[in-house]
Amino acid sequence: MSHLCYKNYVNGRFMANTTGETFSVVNPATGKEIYQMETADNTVLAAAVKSARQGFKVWSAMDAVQRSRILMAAVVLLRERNHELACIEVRDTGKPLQEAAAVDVVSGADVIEFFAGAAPGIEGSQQDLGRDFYYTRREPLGVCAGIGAWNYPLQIACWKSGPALACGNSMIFKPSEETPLGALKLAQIFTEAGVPDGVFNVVQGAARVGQWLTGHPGIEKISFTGEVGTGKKVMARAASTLKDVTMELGGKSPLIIFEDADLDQAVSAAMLGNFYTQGEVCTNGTRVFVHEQVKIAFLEKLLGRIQANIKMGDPMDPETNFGALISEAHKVKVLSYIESARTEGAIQLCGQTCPDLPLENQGGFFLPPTVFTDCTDGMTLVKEEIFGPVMAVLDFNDEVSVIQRANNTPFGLAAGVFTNDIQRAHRVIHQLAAGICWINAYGNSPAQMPVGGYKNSGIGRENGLETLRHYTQVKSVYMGMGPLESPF
Ligand code: TXE
Repeated sequence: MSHLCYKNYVNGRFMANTTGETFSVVNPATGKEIYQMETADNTVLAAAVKSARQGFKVWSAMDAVQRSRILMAAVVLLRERNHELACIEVRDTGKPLQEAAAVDVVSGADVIEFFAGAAPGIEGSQQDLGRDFYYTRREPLGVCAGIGAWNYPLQIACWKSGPALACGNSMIFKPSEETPLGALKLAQIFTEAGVPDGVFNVVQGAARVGQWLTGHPGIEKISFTGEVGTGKKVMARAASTLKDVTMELGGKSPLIIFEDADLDQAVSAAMLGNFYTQGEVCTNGTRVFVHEQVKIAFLEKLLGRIQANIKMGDPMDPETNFGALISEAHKVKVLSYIESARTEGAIQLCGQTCPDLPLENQGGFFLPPTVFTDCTDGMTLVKEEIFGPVMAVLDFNDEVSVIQRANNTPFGLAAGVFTNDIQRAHRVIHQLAAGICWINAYGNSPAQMPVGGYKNSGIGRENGLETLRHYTQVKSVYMGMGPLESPF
């Protein structure tokens, strides 16, 4: 039992619960508990909403430039503490330090910076109507709740709080119970930067706490990141108090490699889109459609680079580029997909054995990078999101049919196309039902670019100017400049 125990963060400080209930957090790379976290009880949750409503009054009364300056101060602190925060993410998620230090904190800070810079530019409009006129105001929503997934804990907390706070809202954020610490560090940084008490509160726990937030009448909006099934439950419950929702959900995205593609680049995309963060990335291109003319050459290059360049090991080792899955339960789930692929006739090209690991990592939840080829569209590993390092390679030989097959899924998150035929690239991408598309690239997600899903993969967007619309509401004001005509 770890002696380290963290609390919820409410009204600019840590707040103890009254139940004494805690949950254990495990380092996925060792399988050992690293700390305990207090679960938010009703006392904490009620205080979180009360202080968020009070904080909203103070924060929304400031002008956007004042809010921007404070958020920019938080960005400086995030960047100064990049290494410390990255190590926290590594111990919570099992992902490699070389990833977390380059992406997780940086991409979070970049988004807060982007919205801190954009929010002061939010404007209404005005139109003359002859004698009278009207104007519009873009006003904040009030108290927003953010609910995060466990694969990019701090980044998700930044991607939700950045636009929310920049637009003058306050936020109550619940991180995943698997990875709760990064959001607490963000809350402390916001306070240190000058964000008023209550404007960013962090409440800890699993589904029950999430449900409490989605049903609370004092919360105007829910921004959720997680599985499709959970997203539907969140949205259904949010409907009871008619909350606005942003849904960032799962995917089973196609990566289409044409016969004229640069195969080295295409292999890079396939490996990024299946093995970065051990495959635990929602936008992953896990259905790899390879034109039959280049399939053998593609697979030879792919297997050679997996063998030579993937270094599974202690995530804290800077040489490691492939870490542990989030939990034993998730590892078992991914293994069940591997088993189903075998029984359904896919050909496994690698991943049968796990390389030796350092002693302290032998209790970790590691699974090697795995590739199946000769997959068919009806196979379980082709239809369902695995959220692990399992690549499904499928053949194609015709543009029209590969587009139809790529779209034949309830998901619609991302898509990638590799070809040097520029017209074909855009012709194909324009027909793929996906919200985040890459041509001769994969996975890049700059703060300026809106991201979000079609179909079951989501509602609304994060990042990009588009997202300002999701954290403000439009008020029209009509000004009568003369006597009001009335038949009564
Ligand atoms: O999701 P879960 P996980 C997706 C990814 C995968 C999933 C993995 O594709 O499908 O997230 O994350 C809380 N009411 N994305 O396993 O289980 C729960 O406590 C309210 C997509 O964490 O759905 C946790 O905090 N809340 C994304 C959160 O919901 C509930 C990028 C998510 O849990 C709840 C990253 C309930 N009934 C991952 N039940 C994208 N598209 O950008 C659980 N929770």
